[in-house]
Amino acid sequence: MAARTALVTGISGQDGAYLAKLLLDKGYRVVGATRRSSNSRLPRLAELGIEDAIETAYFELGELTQILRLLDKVRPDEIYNLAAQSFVGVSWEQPIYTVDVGGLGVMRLLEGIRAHCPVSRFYQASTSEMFGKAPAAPQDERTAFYPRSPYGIAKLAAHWATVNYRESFGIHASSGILFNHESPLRGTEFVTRKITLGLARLLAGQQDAVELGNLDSRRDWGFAGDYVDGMWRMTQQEKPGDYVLATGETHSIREFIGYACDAAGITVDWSGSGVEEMARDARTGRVLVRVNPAFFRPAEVDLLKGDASKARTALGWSPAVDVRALARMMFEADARRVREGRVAI
Ligand code: NAP
Ligand code: F7E
Repeated sequence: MAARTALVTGISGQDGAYLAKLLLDKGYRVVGATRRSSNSRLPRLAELGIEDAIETAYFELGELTQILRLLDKVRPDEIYNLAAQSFVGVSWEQPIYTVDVGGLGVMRLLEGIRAHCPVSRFYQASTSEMFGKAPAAPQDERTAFYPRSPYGIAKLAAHWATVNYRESFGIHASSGILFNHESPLRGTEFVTRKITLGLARLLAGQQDAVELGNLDSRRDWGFAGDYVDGMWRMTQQEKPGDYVLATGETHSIREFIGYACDAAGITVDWSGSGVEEMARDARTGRVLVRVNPAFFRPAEVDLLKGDASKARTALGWSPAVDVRALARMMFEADARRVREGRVAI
């Protein structure tokens, strides 16, 4: 039997790498859709040893004509749309672009599917950021949405487009409402990786204290490798649907710093409050973390904690890595990269 073909957009990102690995291991032909850039390397795929195992195709979510040609040519069995301007902080600086790509871009893709491959199974990378200022915790598939950023607004439009094309045209389109998931391949601007890489560099004498914004917000952090398995399980269901993927635990940024420091063998001593708050190494007194208001956001998502009961029951999905193990995995990978003098991904 011919291998099934999966088209993965956002192949150069964190989830694209882990999902491509999972699909290759399952025997899929993987076509990775990627933007043209001056650097054609895909370092995350290289780190997982799969750079040469996937086919690549140029892809830009803003360009309808390219999407139509690509879908017509590849006719994939499954499409995983992981592409987006995914950094919440930047979405206030690039609100129109973020909504064009992350919201309208999904309409463009769905129109392409409708025209060229209506039997393809479609996965949309939705997000807990759609809950935003949630009225209650934990959040599940029935919780009301209240996005707090242009990024959240874009993703909410894309979520409803996914639901609508499923209901209007019978497309097998699923929306995975994923809570934060991290890994050693996480972008360095996201808070977990900023902490683990910053700590590794600081301990190697390569930088001063890590400067962060709001330490009080709480996130439900899981491991990206666990979450891509949930994406695949959604497309294997007889019927499409919407599913929350989350660990069910919530931790503050301050707590994550503590877990990363545990992994580094450091006991943290907190002092001060507000913008004066800082974390020191209890043994040496060295400042590890300080607050810089430049990293505060115009509106914050204070508390995310997911209830993945539906995914557990219907998909048989559960996360294997908890936040402490995740912080350790990330710190150790960064400490190794720093030791070996490798450029951070
Ligand atoms: P990521 O590392 O930032 O990767 C985003 C990918 O999208 C990159 O491959 C990027 O390509 C591509 N991209 C950006 N703009 C594009 C455009 N205009 N046209 C085509 N491709 C474009 O994000 P991630 O953490 O892997 O997340 C994957 C998806 O899940 C994203 O849609 C994100 O919003 C969503 N999500 C993530 C989380 C999480 O916690 N990680 C949680 C919920 C949902 P370049 O390399 O060229 O920039
Ligand atoms: O921020 C606070 C910040 O940028 C987490 C994306 O994958 O997950 C991610 O979005 C929290 C926020 O992730 C810094 O204010 C404090 O409260 O790591 P983050 P995010 O905004 O939760 C969701 C589910 C997605 O869908 C997104 O694509 O940490 N924070 N100080 C900071 N955040 C950053 N980035 N940098 C700081 O210095």
